Amino acid sequence: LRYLTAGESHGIALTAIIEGMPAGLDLTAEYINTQLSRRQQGYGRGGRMQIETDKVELLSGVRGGKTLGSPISLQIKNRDWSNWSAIMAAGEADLTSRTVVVPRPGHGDLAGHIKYGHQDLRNILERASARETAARVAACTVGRRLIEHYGMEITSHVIRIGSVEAPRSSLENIKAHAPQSVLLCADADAEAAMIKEIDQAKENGDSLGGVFEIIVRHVPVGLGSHVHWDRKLDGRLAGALMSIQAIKGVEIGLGFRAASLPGSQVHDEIFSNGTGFIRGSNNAGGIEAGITNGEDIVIRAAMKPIATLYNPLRSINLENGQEDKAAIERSDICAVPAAAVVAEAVVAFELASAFLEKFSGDSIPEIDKRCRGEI
Ligand code: EPS
Repeated sequence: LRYLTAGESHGIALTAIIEGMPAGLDLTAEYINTQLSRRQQGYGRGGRMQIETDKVELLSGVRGGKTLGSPISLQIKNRDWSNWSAIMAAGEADLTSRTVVVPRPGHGDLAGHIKYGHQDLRNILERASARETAARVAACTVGRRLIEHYGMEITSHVIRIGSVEAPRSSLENIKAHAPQSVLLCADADAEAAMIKEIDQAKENGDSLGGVFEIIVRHVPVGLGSHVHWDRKLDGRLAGALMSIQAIKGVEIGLGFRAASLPGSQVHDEIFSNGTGFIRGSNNAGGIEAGITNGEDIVIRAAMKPIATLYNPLRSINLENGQEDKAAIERSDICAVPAAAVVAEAVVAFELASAFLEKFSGDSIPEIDKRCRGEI
């Protein structure tokens, strides 16, 4: 199972192609649109989200609400294109308006300039932009459909924005409260403090990052493998999460805290309940040796503050080599809840991929039989 996305932030559309989905899976544009809409939410978002109402068009691979087994292609039109068509045209284009020549520290601007030789940094930022995550959510939600079909359930919540940390919470509480929160945070007091901090950052022309957590329930035992580095599920999930714009850290289960505790306080003891094994704790976050062990998968990711600052940092103007203030592109103050939705999607896609490796088949009925042990 694999996917590619294409599209510039202010281009005509974002597109994606997904290869390897079995035939016979129920899939509708509405199902994908629900996730696209969740990605657009969050307190602290910028003006772009007021322009867009992201909707997917399924261009191939789905007929009558079911996948065909052929490549699934899809697109999301950029409504903002109407404001950018002259500048972003594939043919004759206005290449002198809206140029960007002072790289923003933390964005891809300078590294992209050096690597690709573009003098107008727009040629880098258009693709580096987190706008791409709309296509990623659409593509990966196809994988989510598969894992949900096989009973897995994926949830996320925000546990930190800037200096504000939410208290630990049960999954029941997270499921009951996080979806209603503008910051995807299960704790109302923490949410209020986070909103205050975002307001303060906005006033200061600053930006904020944070931490979110993904929890996957009802995961079958045996996804991933210990036998090769690139089959270890924890490595694959971490790679998928680190590939999301602005993600700088990933931890599974106890994560970094495990490094400071003795083994007796880290490893999850094994008990028998008569019919199978149960664990006394889930510090491993559901994965041991790169293999799912049947416990909930628990992963956290850290997002750095967005690189565009309305009160910009110092940089160098590429046109004259002089010190200058970094460019200001319209941006978000904080997009941690949106990143959590993107993260749910990419985690779901990796799980779908690992699921199909274990219970392979060309169609859902064939995979169903394999899951029941009939073939
Ligand atoms: C985003 C779209 C972008 C940004 C943001 C996320 O649109 P625009 O550049 O037109 O405002 O708002 O991307 C970034 C913060 C970034 O640094 O790239 C989106 O669709 O999520």
